[in-house]
Amino acid sequence: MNTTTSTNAQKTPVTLLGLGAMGTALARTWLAAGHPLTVWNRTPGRAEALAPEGAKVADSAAEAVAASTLVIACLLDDASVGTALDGVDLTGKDLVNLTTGTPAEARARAAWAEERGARYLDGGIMAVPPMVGVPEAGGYVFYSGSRQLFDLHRATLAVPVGTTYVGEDAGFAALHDVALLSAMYGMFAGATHAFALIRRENIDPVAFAPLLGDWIKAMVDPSVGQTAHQLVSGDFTTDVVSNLAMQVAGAKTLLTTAEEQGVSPELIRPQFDLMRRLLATSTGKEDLTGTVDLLLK
Ligand code: FVH
Repeated sequence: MNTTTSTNAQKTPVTLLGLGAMGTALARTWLAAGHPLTVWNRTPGRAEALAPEGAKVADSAAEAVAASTLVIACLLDDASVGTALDGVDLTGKDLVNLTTGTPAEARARAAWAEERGARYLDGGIMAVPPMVGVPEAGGYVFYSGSRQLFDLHRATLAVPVGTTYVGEDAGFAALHDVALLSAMYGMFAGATHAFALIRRENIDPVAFAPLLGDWIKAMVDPSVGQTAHQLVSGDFTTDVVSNLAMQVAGAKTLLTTAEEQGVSPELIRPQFDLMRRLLATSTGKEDLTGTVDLLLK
């Protein structure tokens, strides 16, 4: 009989270690999609809460790992992965680690897993729990490590959020993740400074917020695209819209305004210091792209 009907028996069984806010959100999507799911959490109550939804609750990490070939870890940090899997038999397992960590931790964890007979993929989650299982929210996970292993499990991994594979180097998912998160905190720093500037004035922050959000959105896309192309070409002076000399002059206005408003410049001054250092070695006709290389130690 030829049938394309998918039954739960055909869905890849998944073991999930870690049922914090993110792990629980992930678990619910695999259960809803009909994947047999075995769960383990250090604090048992969080795992038991998923039993009525169809999860099989394991009493130990070892029991959970034994239940499926595909084992997903979504724990607090790299140390908790080591603790949870200490002494657990990983022979023949495909370990997918969605725990946030550094690139070096990911590479070390890949070697650690391979020494224990497991194949390894690292993941960096670019989503918050409410985005999980909501495709239109745009969340995804960066994956790196074996391409073959990624392709093998891609459909299962794509159930909670999208997937973006970034290379064979196990550290690359973490590096992409941390790069995007670092940019996010830089953006939060700018927004924090902006709210501080208006804080003591008769300006409604709620009315101000969309002005701020729209301005950041309008600036970010063209700016990061221009920087990327200039880094590749090595030419930082073509198609410059807002040159360095003008921006350094403008920075004085921004710092003076902060002083007038009684706001510490601690979040924005480092960027301006870097721009001034660049200007000291250039004509000022270029873009800000040269500040990227000034950061390299
Ligand atoms: N939630 C978020 O907004 C972000 C979105 C981007 C990705 N992150 C990363 O996802 C990992 C898990 O985050 P989470 O939100 O699930 O975190 P928690 O709700 O705090 O749950 C932590 C789980 O880790 C378990 N755990 C902690 N320490 C240990 C340990 N030593 N041994 C075993 N398990 C451990 C903890 O267990 P319990 O406290 O319930 O017993 C939770 O299951 C994380 O890397 C984020 O950076 C989330």
